[in-house]
Amino acid sequence: MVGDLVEVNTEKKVIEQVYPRKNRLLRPPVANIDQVVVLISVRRPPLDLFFLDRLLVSVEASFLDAVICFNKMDLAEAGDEKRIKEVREVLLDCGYRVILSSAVTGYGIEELRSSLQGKTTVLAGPSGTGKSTLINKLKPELALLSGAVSAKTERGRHTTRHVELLELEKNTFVADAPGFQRLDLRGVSSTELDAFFPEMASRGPCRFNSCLHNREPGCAVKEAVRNGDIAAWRYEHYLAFLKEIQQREKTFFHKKGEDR
Ligand SMILES: Nc1nc2c(ncn2[C@@H]2O[C@H](COP(=O)(O)OP(=O)(O)O)[C@@H](O)[C@H]2O)c(=O)[nH]1
Ligand SMILES: [Mg+2]
Ligand SMILES: [Zn+2]
Repeated sequence: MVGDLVEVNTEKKVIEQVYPRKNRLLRPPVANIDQVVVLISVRRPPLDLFFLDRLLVSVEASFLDAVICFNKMDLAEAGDEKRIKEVREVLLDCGYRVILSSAVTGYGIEELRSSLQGKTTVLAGPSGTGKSTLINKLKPELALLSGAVSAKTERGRHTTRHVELLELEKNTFVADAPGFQRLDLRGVSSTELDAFFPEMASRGPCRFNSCLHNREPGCAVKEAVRNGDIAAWRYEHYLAFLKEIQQREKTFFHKKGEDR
């Protein structure tokens, strides 16, 4: 796999040994990853916090660290900065590192660079948010193909299809990857979803051990939402994912029943 540590016989030009992997992702297929940078644009395409949270759950479910980067800050319009600042506070409280950047002006690039240093990072995020452009900015010699966002879809034109670890400097690798696994949240069950929202995982206990923080009485999470200790938008996204997962679980069990 891309990212494997191997022993190569340079004379015979063969790989003689693959060292044990500390982890691996299937989408993109990369091994030995230290972190995922989740790239979200502020404008073009517009700020999508639902997608951000979906990606964060996927990263948490893969037991990887997430760094969040809000790109295209140069396109911020009136009110955007205040909104981003509020969102940033919430995400910092969740324990995430949050970087604001612009691949056009270079704003935040050095902070991004230092967060990558000495690590292997997968760069994830919707198409058109500036993944390729940021990597180019970090190391222009790489000259990656980046595409203008088409006016119609506001999505990037050049979607990177293959996976490659790019060496930014010694021991610093980044994979510019179009997809990220389990965005359909398959593999996440309704009872474990809260574990992937750090601010919920650290809450509790609720009256019921099996509390899904939905309609149950005596719920510590709902109380924290009422008090403003948990952001309403994060909780709303939690409920939306919960519903989606429960729907899937219901269909699954229903099908199993029919088989019998
Ligand atoms: N204004 C602005 N445009 C950007 C920025 N970063 C990338 N873009 C543009 O957004 C489009 C998509 O970028 P690209 O790197 O291909 O996105 P990717 O699909 O995530 O790799 C290109 O037209 C870039 O020039 C930024 O920080 N500010
Ligand atoms: Mg790209
Ligand atoms: Zn609860």
